[in-house]
This record gives sequence, C-alpha cells and structure tokens, in this order.
Amino acid sequence: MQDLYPSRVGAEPALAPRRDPVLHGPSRGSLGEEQRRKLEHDGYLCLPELLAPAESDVLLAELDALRRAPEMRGRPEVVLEPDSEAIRSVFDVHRLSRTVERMVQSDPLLSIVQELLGSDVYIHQSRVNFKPGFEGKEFYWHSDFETWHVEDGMPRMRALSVSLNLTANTPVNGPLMVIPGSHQHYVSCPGRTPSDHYQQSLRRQEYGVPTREQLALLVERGGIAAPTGPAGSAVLFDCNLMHGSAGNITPWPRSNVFVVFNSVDNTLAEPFAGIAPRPSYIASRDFRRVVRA
Ligand code: 6CS
Ligand code: FE
Repeated sequence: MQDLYPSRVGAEPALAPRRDPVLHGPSRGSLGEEQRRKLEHDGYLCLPELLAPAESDVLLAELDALRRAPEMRGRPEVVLEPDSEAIRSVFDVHRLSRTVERMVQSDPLLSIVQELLGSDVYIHQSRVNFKPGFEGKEFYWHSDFETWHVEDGMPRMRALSVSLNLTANTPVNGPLMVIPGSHQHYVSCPGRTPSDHYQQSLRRQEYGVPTREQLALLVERGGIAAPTGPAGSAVLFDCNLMHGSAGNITPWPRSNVFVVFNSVDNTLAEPFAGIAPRPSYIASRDFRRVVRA
C-alpha cells in the first residue's frame, strides 16, 4: 500500500498538506452546522456534559478501582509513569469497563462519530490517562495519527478521539492542550522507529515528536488552546490534531478516558514503519463495527 504520510523515514522533518477531508460524511443532524464547521476548521470540538455528573462519577469510581486492583499490576495494559511506580495509563478500558463499553455503544456519541467519519466505526484504542496529582507527568506534543500510521498501519486520516473528563480539567492540573488548525498539516518526524517502541513511548514519547521549528510554525498559525471543563465534559478531536499536556504538580488528578473511533473503511494495514504490529490492546485488529446498544 502506498505510504501517503511518510514519517520517521530518515528524511528531513517536513510539514505536508493533509490529503484527507476532516468531515467524511454529510450532516445528519447529530451536530449543528456551527459545530461541524468548528471541528473542520480547528480540528477539535468541546462536548459539554457528554456524560451527566452522576454517570461520570460512576465511571471514575469504576476506573479508579481498576487502577487500584492488585491483579492489574504487571498486566501489559497498565503503563507506569516514566519516573515512578504511579500508574500513568490503563489501555483497552472499553473491554475492561462495562460503563465505557456502554458509552461507546450509545448516542449521542456513536451517532456523532458515525456521521463525521461517514461510515460505521470500530474502536481502534481506548485508555485512561490518570495523570495523578503531584506525579502525573507530561505527554509531549504529538499527532496520534502519525503514530497510528507509522506504528499501526492506519492508512488515512479518518479517525476521531473523544477525551472524556473523569475529573475536572482546570487550567492548572495539566489539561489537554491542542494547536487549533494543526490537523490540516502532516508533520513528518525525524528519526527511525525503534522496535517495540511502545514499551518506551507510552511512558515518555521520544520518536514521532515534531521538531521545535515545526511546533513553532504550527503555534504561530493556530495558537494553543487548553479546553477545560468539569467531569463529564468531553473534547472530540481529529486523529491528526497536534496535542499534548503538561505535568500535574497540583493535588488534583486530571483523569481522562480516551476512546478512538476509526472508520471501518480505514482498517489497519501493515505498519508503515516496517516494524511488527503493536499488541491489540494498543491497536485493535478486531475491526467489527460498534453496534448501538
Ligand atoms: O501510541 C499511542 O497510540 C498513544 N500515544 C499517545 C501519546 N497518544 C495516543 C496514544 O495513546
Ligand atoms: Fe495522544
């Protein structure tokens, strides 16, 4: 399969124009025209109260119990912070949590992503990033699509992430930061992908990160936004949006659950880096469509 988005191929870092639409299907009423336009222009859209506060409290309790469960320690889905034994992320939570599973099978979220991706969808990846108080380290700037293309074989930019706040995302506890409009350019990164890169990158990513010059250019054009909101609010963002988050030195955890919807017409090929496919708890190869509950 032709590699339309080469990166980490030992070439000079570059910014190339996006070769895919952002909106892959016509409006079917799940979002207003203004919301569609904002997602297309900025690359992200805030969805306040995607879950009612009571529902997000149930979800937080369930996922926090997962984090504390002794039987989870040592499982590959559990990723530790780079400098401590604190749990940074738990992957595959849509299989480990009935509440997450129900959320991805329900409207309004399912209708929204089906409409925007113009097809049925399946779950490429899900995770909770706990970003605990005092110990939650940063997630350096990156495009998820660059990793999913190079390391998982995702052919085109036809996937969306939803980041749901389990705890309040405030300006001070390491909220998701995005570069509006950055999804319109593909940042081809320097370097080559080490084998089993995910063993390192999920703790601290060092390959597949843009150069400071590339970041400065994107920020000059689009600025930096940090959408904040209470538990239950969410941010829907394009797979190629440049994003990251700072470390958390406050007592207040910034725990978000991320679910990645990929179009069933964009299923994974062979990784374009020529490395072995990553494990299914990071990059699912179960392409069965999500069926509405
Ligand atoms: O490698 C990945 O798939 C993960 N890495 C980051 C920093 N964001 C997306 C995803 O969780
Ligand atoms: Fe990411």
